[in-house]
Amino acid sequence: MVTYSSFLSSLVDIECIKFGNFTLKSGQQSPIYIDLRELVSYPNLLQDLAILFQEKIPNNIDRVCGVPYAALPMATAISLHNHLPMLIKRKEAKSYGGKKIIEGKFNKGDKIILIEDVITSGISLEETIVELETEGLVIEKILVVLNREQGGVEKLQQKGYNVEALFSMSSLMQVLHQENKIEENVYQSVINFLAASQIVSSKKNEEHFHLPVTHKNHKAQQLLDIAHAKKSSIIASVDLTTTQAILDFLDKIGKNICAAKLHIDIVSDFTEQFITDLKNLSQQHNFMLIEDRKFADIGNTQLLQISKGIHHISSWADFVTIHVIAGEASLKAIEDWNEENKPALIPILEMSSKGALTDAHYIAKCKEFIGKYNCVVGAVCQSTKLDNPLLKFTPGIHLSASGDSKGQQFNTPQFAIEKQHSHFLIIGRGLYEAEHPEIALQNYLSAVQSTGVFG
Ligand code: 5FU
Repeated sequence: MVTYSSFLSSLVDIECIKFGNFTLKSGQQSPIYIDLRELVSYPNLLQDLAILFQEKIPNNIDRVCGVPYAALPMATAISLHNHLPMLIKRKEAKSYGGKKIIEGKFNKGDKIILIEDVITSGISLEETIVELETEGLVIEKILVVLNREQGGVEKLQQKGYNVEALFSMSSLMQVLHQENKIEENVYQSVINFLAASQIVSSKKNEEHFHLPVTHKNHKAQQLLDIAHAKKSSIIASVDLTTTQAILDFLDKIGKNICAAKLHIDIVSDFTEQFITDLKNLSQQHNFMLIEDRKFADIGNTQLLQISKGIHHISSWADFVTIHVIAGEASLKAIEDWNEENKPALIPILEMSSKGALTDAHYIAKCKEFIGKYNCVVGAVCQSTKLDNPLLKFTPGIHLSASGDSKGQQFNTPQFAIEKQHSHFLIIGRGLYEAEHPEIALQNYLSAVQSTGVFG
C-alpha cells in the first residue's frame, strides 16, 4: 500500500528529488532540485500517485485535465484509476484544422479537475485556467503534486479556486527527514534555503497583517509567545471522543500548534489520569489548552460549571469560551472571581455556522463591554473587527472544503488572516480527519506563514 512517505522516498530513489548544488532557472543556487517529469518512466509510481490523489477528487467531476507536459501522464493515471474521461490542453493551438486548444470530448459547463505537477507563482496555471474557462469548462478543483510555497496556491485561492497540493516543500522535507532519507546537514541547508526564499517572496507583497507581540493578559501573552516561537497561530480543535485518540493525535501534532481546543463533554472515557496526561503533553510540546464549553448561564452557575463537576475545567484549561448572552454581569462574575490561575475568557461574538443568530446588533452589544474586562483576551468571530488589544480567534478553517452538511462554513487560512485579520485559526477536521495529520498541519502552517503574519 502506498503512503505519502513511501511515495516521497521513491521520488528520491528515482532522482525526481535531488540534493546537491543546483543553479535554478532564475540563476539562484539551490540545495534541492525537483523534476517530476521523470515520473513518466515509472508506471507503478504513476499508479501510486493516482491512489494518493483519489480521496481528493470530488464526486461531481466530469473530466480530468493535465497541464502539459509533466502532468499529462499523471492526469492519464488519474483518468484510468477513476474511470474519468480525460482532456488535454495543448501548449499552443493547432495551426491547422479547427485551431483546437483542447483535445478530447467535452460539453460547455463540464466540471473538471485540473492536474499540475508543481506550483510556484501560479502564473502558468492562471494562463491555463483562462484558456479552459474560455472554452466553457468549469474548474472545480486544481490538484498539484508539489506546492513550492512561493505564493501560487494562495493567489489562486484568493481568486476563489479550490487548490490542493499533495505536498509542500516543508512537508516533503519533514517526511524525508523523519524517514532518514536525508542527512541532517542536507536537511538543515534545504530548510534554511526555503526559509530564505519564503522571506524573499513574502517581501514582494505589500503591507502584511501581523500577529501582535505583547498583551496585557498573561495567558494571552503566553499564547502569543508560543505562536511566535513556533511560527504557528494554529489552534487544533481536537473533537475526538476517546482519551487515547486525543492524546495520540496531540502527540503527533503538538510541536507545531500553539494551543489545543477541546470539548471535554464529548470524551466518553474521561478520567482524572487523562487530565494529568493532557497537561504533561501540553508541557512537553509547549501548547496551551482551551475548553470550548461555550458557557451561557448566569454568573453564579457559570462559576460552578467552570470550577466544579467531574471536569473541574478551571484546574487545567488556560482559556474557556463563553457566550455573553446572559449579559455583562455574567462576565463580571468571572472577572471578580478571586482565583489566581483562573482561565482567561474568549467570548463567542460571531459563529461560523450558516444562519447563526449572532447578528450585527448582538455583536455590537457584546463589543460594548467585553473589552472592559482583564480576563477577556479576545473573541471568536469571523469578519467582525475587534478593537486592540482583543485577539481574534476564528474557527471554520479548511484548506479544501467549503462547508459540511451540518451548517459549518469554511474559509481558507489565507482568507481568515489576510481578509478577516484573524490572529488565531481554529482547525478541526482539516487536521484530525487527515490521513497524515502531521503532513496536513505542515500544509496549514505553510499557508499561515505565507501571509507574512509573523513579520
Ligand atoms: F464558536 C465556534 C464557531 O463559531 N464555529 C465552530 O466551528 C466554535 N466552533 C468550533 O470549532 C466547533 O465546535 C468545532 O469544535 C471547531 C471547528 O471544527 P471543524 O472540524 O474545523 O469544523
